[in-house]
Amino acid sequence: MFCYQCEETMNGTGCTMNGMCGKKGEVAVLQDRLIYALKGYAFCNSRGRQKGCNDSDFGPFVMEALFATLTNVNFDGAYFEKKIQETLDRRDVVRNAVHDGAPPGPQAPNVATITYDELMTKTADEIGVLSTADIDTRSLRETLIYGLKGISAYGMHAHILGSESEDVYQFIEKALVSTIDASPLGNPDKDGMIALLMECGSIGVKIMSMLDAANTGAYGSPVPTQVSTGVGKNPGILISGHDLKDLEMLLEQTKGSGIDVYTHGEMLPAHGYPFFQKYENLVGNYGNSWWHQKSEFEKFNGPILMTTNCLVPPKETYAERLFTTNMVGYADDKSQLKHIAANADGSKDFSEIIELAKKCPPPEELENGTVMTGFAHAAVLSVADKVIDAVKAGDIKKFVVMAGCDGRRKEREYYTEFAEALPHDTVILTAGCAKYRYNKLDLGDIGGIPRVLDAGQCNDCYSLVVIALELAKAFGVETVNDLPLVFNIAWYEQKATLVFLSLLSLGVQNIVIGPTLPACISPDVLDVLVKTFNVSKNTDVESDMKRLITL
Ligand code: FS2
Ligand code: SF4
Repeated sequence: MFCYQCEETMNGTGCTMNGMCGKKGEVAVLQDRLIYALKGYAFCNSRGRQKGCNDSDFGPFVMEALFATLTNVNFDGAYFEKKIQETLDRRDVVRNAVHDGAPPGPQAPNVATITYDELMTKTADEIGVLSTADIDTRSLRETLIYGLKGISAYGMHAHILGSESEDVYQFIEKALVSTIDASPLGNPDKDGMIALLMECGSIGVKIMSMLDAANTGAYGSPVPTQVSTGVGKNPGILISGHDLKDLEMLLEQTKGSGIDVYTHGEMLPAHGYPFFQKYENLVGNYGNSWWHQKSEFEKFNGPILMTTNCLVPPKETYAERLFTTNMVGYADDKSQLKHIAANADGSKDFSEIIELAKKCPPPEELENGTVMTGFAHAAVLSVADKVIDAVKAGDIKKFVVMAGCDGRRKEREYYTEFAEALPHDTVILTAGCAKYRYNKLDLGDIGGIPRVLDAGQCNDCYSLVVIALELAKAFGVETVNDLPLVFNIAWYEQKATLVFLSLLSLGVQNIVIGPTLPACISPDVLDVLVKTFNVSKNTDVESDMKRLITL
């Protein structure tokens, strides 16, 4: 295997035996084969589009498959074997329609003709990341694929809420085709690939805005909300990941059952939505970001539902209580997590989880306080006058975007220390699970404006963009680069790659990224990012405080 898609990659260069995330080598190779198959499906579908016989379900199918390959989503080899077969079957239907049933010509690329049995013999070296020999082409191609994984994750959430975009699906198709080796349709040169990365970022802004509209359309605009971090006396169900539709169904089905529902990790911002506030059975947020789950899930005592990433290979002590849904999955020699599949109409039956909860003791208390969320764009912009006055009066000197992901490496203590060291006239704008590094610190407020404004999940970085663009208008400056606003973002997985590309596509300069640079960025590609956007890596708190805040 070879995988270098996330921040945790081995030695900062690539996982080669098994993943640091717990992904087995054989599952990594299956993921490579699936991506290879998806490229062939995209190739045939693009041909089909020209002839009017493309697969109308291409977008949602590919998004689900790509989402499953994102870090910490699916560790189940059987899932990928099935998806590979389904992808090739779909590809063949479109290919046959393109050729009116005749076999493809000799010019057809291997991705368009390879059979399941042939593909299952291919090694990572033959079809995976390292099969692209040129280091810069590999870097640009893989960054694009990771951007597509981010688009797919957000696109799936939007799709589940009934929001679709043919532009997004066509971009996914075009981008996958661009990565096919020696494509008969031609391959973009390096400038063309950089242009595709920028387009990927623009599509990222679009999909995040669609998801924002879908979420707020279904559940209302988040309002600032204090969320309990303590526990009650009832048995509980813990729901983690990002899928709000699953939360809605779970709350409906547990209403009046005597079971309390708690959020974990990236589900915390759900408490800010007016729709969810009407449920008395939604009682609080339990624990912290994803990587604490091994200890926190054990202490929760009741069932846990993982709606998306980040899943950590479970301990046997709670594997029996851990359920997956959507494209999340886990199987190893010792355990196969139970999976709740959707019915044809999208509904889900959580009764097995609810019955189990009734037999479980209540959660063990981890802490007993509150945490704030709900500062998405509508809430922040509703007090824009107050914010602008505070800036004009010099009470707020800088906004610091500290969005992104959390991770288990010690270097990430930097983010807590950086937040603590920030001067009192700065406000942190955050989204994503990075916030758990500082959202429980008592950083106070500036004239009633809290110093940590949590816009929501990682996709709600869109809210931060909206806020920044509106502030730029209010201050009469041309771009967000002219605002008293700096970016010190933390990344971990491929949604963060997409958010990063989205910021670049909006022309945001001087982004500081950490705790390491992505391994997939080659020195020459980094050089382009530095020269065009002045991107840099974080260093130590003192130096970064000087260059970002006090100078
Ligand atoms: Fe956190 Fe993990 Fe949100 Fe990422 S829960 S790092 O995949 O998606 O942000
Ligand atoms: Fe390694 Fe990250 Fe890939 Fe897992 S997702 S195999 S940790 S690079």
